[in-house]
Amino acid sequence: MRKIILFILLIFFVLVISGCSSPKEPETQEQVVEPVVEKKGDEKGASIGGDNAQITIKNGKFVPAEIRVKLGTTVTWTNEDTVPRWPASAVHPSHAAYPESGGCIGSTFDACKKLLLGEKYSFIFNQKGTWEYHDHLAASIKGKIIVD
Ligand SMILES: [Cu+2]
Repeated sequence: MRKIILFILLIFFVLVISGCSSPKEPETQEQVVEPVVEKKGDEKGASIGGDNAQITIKNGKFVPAEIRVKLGTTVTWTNEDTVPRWPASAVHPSHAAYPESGGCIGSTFDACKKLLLGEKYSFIFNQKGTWEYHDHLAASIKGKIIVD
């Protein structure tokens, strides 16, 4: 009788121990999912939503040449031309149309340097309005940012 009780206790402990030491599922790490900002615009100057907008400079043009963005949007220009480009606020050569003083010539909206092939310049638009700009190195190349 005592052996049976010991046997039952032994089985009980074996079950308890095996239950405690059973391999656990590896904890899955929380995945951080970056919010995807959808762009609702196209290259014809339609409204672009979100906090970022991209403009490429290629074949001597700003593409798109005109965009509409929300206040506070960061606009980034990328030079895809082999010649240097220099986005800056109208009006050449004062660059003072954008109403924030500072920068290197007449306003803060100024790359203040030549962008070589592949280089980028970003600017946050914190003023509502229609802001024309140009390539300071070839002032006939123009674009427009409309900030609502
Ligand atoms: Cu200029």
